[in-house]
Amino acid sequence: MTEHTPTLSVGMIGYAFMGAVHSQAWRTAPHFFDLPLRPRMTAVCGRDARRVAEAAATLGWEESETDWRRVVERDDIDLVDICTPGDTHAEIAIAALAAGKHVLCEKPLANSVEEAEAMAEAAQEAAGRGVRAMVGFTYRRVPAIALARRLVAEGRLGEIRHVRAQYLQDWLADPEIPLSWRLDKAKAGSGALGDIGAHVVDLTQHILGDPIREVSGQLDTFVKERPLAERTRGLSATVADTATVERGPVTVDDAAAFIARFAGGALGVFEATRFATGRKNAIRIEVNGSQGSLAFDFEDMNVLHFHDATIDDLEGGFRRIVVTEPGHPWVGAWWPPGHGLGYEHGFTHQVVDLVQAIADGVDPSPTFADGLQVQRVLAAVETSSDTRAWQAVSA
Ligand code: 4PW
Repeated sequence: MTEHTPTLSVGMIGYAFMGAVHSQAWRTAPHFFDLPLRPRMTAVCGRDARRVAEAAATLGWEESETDWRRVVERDDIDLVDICTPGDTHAEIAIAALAAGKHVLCEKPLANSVEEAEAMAEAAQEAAGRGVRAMVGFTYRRVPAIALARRLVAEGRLGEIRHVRAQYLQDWLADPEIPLSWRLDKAKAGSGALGDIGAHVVDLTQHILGDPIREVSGQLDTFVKERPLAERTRGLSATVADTATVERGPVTVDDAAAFIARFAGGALGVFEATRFATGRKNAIRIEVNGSQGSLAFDFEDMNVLHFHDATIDDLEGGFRRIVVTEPGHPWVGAWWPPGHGLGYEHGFTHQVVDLVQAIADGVDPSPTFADGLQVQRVLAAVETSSDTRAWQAVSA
């Protein structure tokens, strides 16, 4: 970047956990990557004037706003970054695209297939006007995941037969953890399925380059009632006084398990839960092909395990590839080999690729159409759980 690099002015809606990590990405990206546009953190938006002003100061935004419509209308904003719960994604994204703003929208894309369809349609129409839209499946931009996709694309695994994918957290295992918006169907759309299962659906389809066509699944809610939250913090929430506090119903799934058939024939086994005690953010993916296998766990995110089945059995077995070489995707911009990246780097890479796509005039990936496809898989799992039958993923 030089002093002549044009600006990309950003307005972000929402400033909690995802807002904080997106802010980090907008702040950091131009310091480590040579971007074609210089992000400017113009305004952050939230409903509470005092809290959003504090957030602006803490997270590095120039101004704060209390109405998202104002952000969408402002002539000095080029891109709207949506970090709110799912029930507001469709309305904000569609209005922003109509107003000619590029959009980055947190996952899952929406709370229903209908909303996601409307968003994908709006994005397609906007693309004709040079306006871009991306959904934030950020783990695609973990270097080890990008390497996994590359190995599959190069045919190093041969014909893909098995996919095993889990997203395991444990922050709800304690029944006294309060009700936050993530446990409210009206706000979140679904529970573990959409919040974290959506990631492994997206990641496995991305790594294989192959969509899921059919599923058979079950959802479960282990803890039916929880204390009402006083204030949300990070993933969880706090209550004023646990002994006297009122309780409310959990209206989403605590866990989801399903099997899946990919279009290319691979058989998938999926699990998403917030009750896997001891597992904090374990995204585990294993792929087995006719010529090799790969395995990844986000809790050891700088490593990809790769087994080449074409070499002599006596020297075979999984090899631990440390994905910190400058030649690995995005890594060259950071630290020397072996120094490793963390959770936040995926978000920074997401911003880098989005800014590049906007400058190049191409659609960034994942598109809203990709987000819609994931939404259709999630909906099929819910239907299958209700009907106790296999469910085709709608096209
Ligand atoms: O990636 C994860 C999310 O999709 C996050 O780390 C936390 O769990 C926040 O939301 C979900």
